Amino acid sequence: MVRLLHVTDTHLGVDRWFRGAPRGWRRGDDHLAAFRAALAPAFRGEVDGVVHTGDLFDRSRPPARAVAEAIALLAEVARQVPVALMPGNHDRQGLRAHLAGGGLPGVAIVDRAARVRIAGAWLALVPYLPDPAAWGAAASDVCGEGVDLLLAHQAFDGARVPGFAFRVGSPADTIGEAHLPPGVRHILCGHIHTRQALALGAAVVVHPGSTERTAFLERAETKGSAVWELGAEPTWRFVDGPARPMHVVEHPDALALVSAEELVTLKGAARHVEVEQAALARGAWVAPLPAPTPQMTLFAPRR
Ligand SMILES: [Mn+2]
Repeated sequence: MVRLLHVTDTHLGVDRWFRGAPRGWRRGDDHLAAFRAALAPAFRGEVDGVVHTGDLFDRSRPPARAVAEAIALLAEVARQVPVALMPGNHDRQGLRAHLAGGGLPGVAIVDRAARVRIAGAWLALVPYLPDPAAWGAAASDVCGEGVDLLLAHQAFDGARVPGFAFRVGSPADTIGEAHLPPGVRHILCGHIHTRQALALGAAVVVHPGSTERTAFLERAETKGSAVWELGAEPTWRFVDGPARPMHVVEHPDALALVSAEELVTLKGAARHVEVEQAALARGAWVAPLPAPTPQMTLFAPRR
């Protein structure tokens, strides 16, 4: 029985710094650590292959350091098991341009819809496309007899993130049941950072979600990956991974919940230099306040 590890939306190369964090630290270091942690089942020999369904990098032109780190980690895992990769909407220039320069043995990098066989399974990989009809056509080209799983980087009808549900037409790139090629039953999907599985006609769309929190909106979410077992009927389970705690602080009292090396953003009345100082005193790492507006200056202490 083939076992596949599904990771997605690793968003490597986030260049963001937080006040109080060590010099030279970047939020991208957490994303790299979360990606490595998500690959643990592959390093332990518990799966036969690894698939990544897009947004490998946070930006279409990732920093050189992030590219070098990604290549090193992918090469390390590909020495254990084969890997298949495809771009997401953040990887607008595709992935081959960044990764394939040196050649990556054991890593299939697919920038356009393609069928890939890894570890004995036939996968249909369909990278992100903004037009649902074009996505449907690309998926039709590569799905069909003998394909075990469809890999995508899209929002499907019914997907949810905090405060929002995706519907066909809203936003315009949402895929509906009508866009699915006939016979598709299992979709391993990126793009949606909130872990979930949703039914779409006879198909199930499984989102492990991003490997780390990419925004404070994701602060309550469990992050990680998914492991698939391709028996007579494919099954999956979610695997939890580490993620740095995040806090939205709207009142100074909420700082009581914050520990050292956790990420904090200050909102509303708490958006104040004194609250920032109190957060830093707890060892928290604080999203930099914007340059003071005249209104904020009114409440700032005199110097
Ligand atoms: Mn993403």
